[in-house]
Amino acid sequence: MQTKTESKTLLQKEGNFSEWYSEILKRAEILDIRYPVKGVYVWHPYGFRLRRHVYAILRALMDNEHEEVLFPLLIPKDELMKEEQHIKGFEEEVFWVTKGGSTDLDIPLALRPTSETAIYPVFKVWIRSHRDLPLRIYQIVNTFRYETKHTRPLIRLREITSFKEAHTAHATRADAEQQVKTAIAIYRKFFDLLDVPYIITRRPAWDKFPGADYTLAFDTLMPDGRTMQIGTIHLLGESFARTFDIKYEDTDGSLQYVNQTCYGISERCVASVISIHGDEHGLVLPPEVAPIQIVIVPIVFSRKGGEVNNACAAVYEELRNAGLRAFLDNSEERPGAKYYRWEMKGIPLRIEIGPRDLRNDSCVFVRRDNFNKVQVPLRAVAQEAKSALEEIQSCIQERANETLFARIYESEAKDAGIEEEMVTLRDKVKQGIVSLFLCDSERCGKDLEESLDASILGEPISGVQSEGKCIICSRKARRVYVARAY
Ligand code: 5CA
Ligand code: ZN
Repeated sequence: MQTKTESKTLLQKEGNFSEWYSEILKRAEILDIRYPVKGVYVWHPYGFRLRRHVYAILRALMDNEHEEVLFPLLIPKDELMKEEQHIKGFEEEVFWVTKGGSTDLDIPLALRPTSETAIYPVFKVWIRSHRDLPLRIYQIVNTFRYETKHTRPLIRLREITSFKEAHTAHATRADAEQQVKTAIAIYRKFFDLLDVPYIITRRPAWDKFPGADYTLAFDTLMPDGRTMQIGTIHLLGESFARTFDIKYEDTDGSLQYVNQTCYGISERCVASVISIHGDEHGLVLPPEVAPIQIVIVPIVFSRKGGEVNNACAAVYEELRNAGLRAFLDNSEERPGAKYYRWEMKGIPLRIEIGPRDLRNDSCVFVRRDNFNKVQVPLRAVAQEAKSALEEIQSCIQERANETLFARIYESEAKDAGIEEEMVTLRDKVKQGIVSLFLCDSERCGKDLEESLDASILGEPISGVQSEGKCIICSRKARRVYVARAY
């Protein structure tokens, strides 16, 4: 058990991100990391509520055009092994079930690392004619990956508990490409609502999803200067359709392979909300995802404080009726202890009401994102709370955006072999993202990665693409982003 004074020390975030992150997960009661299996953690009730709000947004966006389904966790070995590229990419990461009791299974069963090979054999029987297309489904499930890199709560898991995977099938490549655009739009909206800034790149060919034609990725920047991949969208083309024989009868009676996409997001989205917005007092939650948006704290000096309590109850009712997620903290702790707790939990807005406020028919609003305090007339409390939450939502976004974009360094190097520039780049890439000219050969890519001790994220999908010369070999090249990645 920690003593009171210890638990109230501020948590320095700058230059201390790793420690800050673990401490916040514990103190804000997001995850319990004491489960005795590596890379596997327990959601606390409060963390799970945060997850629920985040995933409610994702579900609502997905439900627009996709149907939710639920496929089995177990995948027979022969299905998993069918797609050659796919299994090459995953075979070292698969957990296997090989026994039932003491009996060896005839066919070993894999715990899904992702569900292509569970879903596509079923697509084969679901899809008959062009009228069955497009087929768009998603599920939110746990998946298992035997990660050998350093595991980290919510970020690199062996049991990913909240894997949202979408799988779509289309008549033509053009339709599949259109779906990729739709997926980008959905993910943009999603991360915008979380106030999580991102860059979108096309991964280099050697780093695409195993079995895909190409992979687009959303990356955000973590406080320690490393990027984290928070979502990926893959154009699968016909490769899985050929392997799993997924065909439809076209209008002219001919049989055609479907064209596919898949795209996924994990609880890294929750990790990014926590990491990017939090400060030395704890979480800072965007109102859109905060389990509690407003906490009301009565400032009473005696057990009787009847007037204050009545006023608080009335404000609580009013906020609830206005559709806001309010909580009235009637516990017997002192106000200071309550402030500490709700700041740690990231509640966007606190309303304090004491006898002095009541004399002026007012209350005090305190914002979590910047601790600004204002007096607000009680009669306008719901309206003012709504606009305060909107303001907080957009201020958090603005701040996060500025932080990310201030940490992108654009190299002006117009040619290879400029050693000074490499020195600058090595320094800059420790703080964030660098943008430089690179040709698309794997050789130059690997050279650069080694020399900067960083990874190529890929070519940004939007913005003006200028042409230059490869920083390694001087051949024709395009701008790519490079960063040290999680
Ligand atoms: N089938 C495709 C699309 S659903 C797929 O599995 N893509 S993926 O491998 O790129 O994973 C999707 C997203 O899950 C990644 O972008 C990343 O944000 C997240 N992710 C991948 N591995 C882990 C892991 N071990 N722990 C937490 N999140 C992960
Ligand atoms: Zn090159």
